[in-house]
Amino acid sequence: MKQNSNIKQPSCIITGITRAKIGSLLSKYLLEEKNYKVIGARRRISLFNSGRLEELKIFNHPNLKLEYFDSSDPVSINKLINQYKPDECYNLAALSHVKVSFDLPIESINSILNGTVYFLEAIKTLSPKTKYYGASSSEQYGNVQPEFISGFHEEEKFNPASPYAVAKCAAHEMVKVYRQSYGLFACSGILFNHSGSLRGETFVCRKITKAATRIKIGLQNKIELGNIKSFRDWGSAKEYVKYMHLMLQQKDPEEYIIATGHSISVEEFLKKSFDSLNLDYKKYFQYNAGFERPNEVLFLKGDSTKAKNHLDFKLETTVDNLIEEMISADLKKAKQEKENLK
Ligand code: G4F
Repeated sequence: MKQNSNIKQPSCIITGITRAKIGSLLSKYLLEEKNYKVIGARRRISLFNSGRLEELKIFNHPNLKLEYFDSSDPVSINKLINQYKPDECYNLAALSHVKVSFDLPIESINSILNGTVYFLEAIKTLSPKTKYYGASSSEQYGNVQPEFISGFHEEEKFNPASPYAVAKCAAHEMVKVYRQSYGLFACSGILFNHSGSLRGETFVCRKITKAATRIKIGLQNKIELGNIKSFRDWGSAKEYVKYMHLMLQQKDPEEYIIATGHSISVEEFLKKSFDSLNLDYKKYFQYNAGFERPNEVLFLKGDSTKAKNHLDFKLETTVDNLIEEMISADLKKAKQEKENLK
């Protein structure tokens, strides 16, 4: 996009830029379509973890600057906010795996709730004009009998069923408290499951598309899963980032649900993925109780009416398109993997 020299280039901090797929996709969108200067905040680990940024061809983008930080380290957060005083801050870094949160409840609180407070405090004291986006989750709604659900909306009561969801609910409320108490432009997007070819391999949808394609070309002979009877509302992460940005361009900060409004079971996702490769999933699926959670959320479906009314929210990608995209990308990777074995 061409830059007009009279207009100040907008800037943002995005945390979780390397580990959260949505962070890398949001960066690409803001860099390439909105001409932002993006400060990508990432946690220091001993392995190279810039794969997603490289796959999206933004790793060397001149307007992308990578910095280290840690959600549990307020000094690193104060430093970032003070140094850049960005127009916007998208705080996406967190322990994001629901099952793992049962094993690491304190890490869940540290990365999700404490990280939120550290950012809000830093913004309040050092850069009060910075607009803050909090990453809320459909997991916050927890368990309600499916027959009662026409789709969760923004005012629905939260009923968290995991340490992850408890921390997300607390962070969600904290964002509201800072908005109401200090007048910050702070709000949260309540995103339902969002996926695509960059999805982490330990989440069920990617685990399925990866296994199906590897089975197809003889690199794997079964897929082990836990509960396949739960339902999720799966949308395309690539499409959702546009609405995360739009939430911060509204006159007033408010919460919005971003979801497709359609929900299918894990089993249906499995069947559709295997069907697309002419495979019968029943021949390859094996139940493994080790992948069950101590407490399961059985049914999630979102109602995005508010986003449709305020953000002109429209989606093009159906779950079938999403599966097609993921299968096609994983098939390419599986073929390459086989080639490398020769
Ligand atoms: O893919 P999942 O691990 O995603 P989950 O728990 O819905 O959470 C994801 O979406 C949330 C948005 O609503 C985010 F907030 C969160 O950070 C994360 O991105 O599991 C989906 C379903 C569950 O019911 C799970 O029990 O799949 C079931 N499942 C069955 N077998 C499995 C497996 N999940 C995983 N990860 N691995 C399995 O082998």
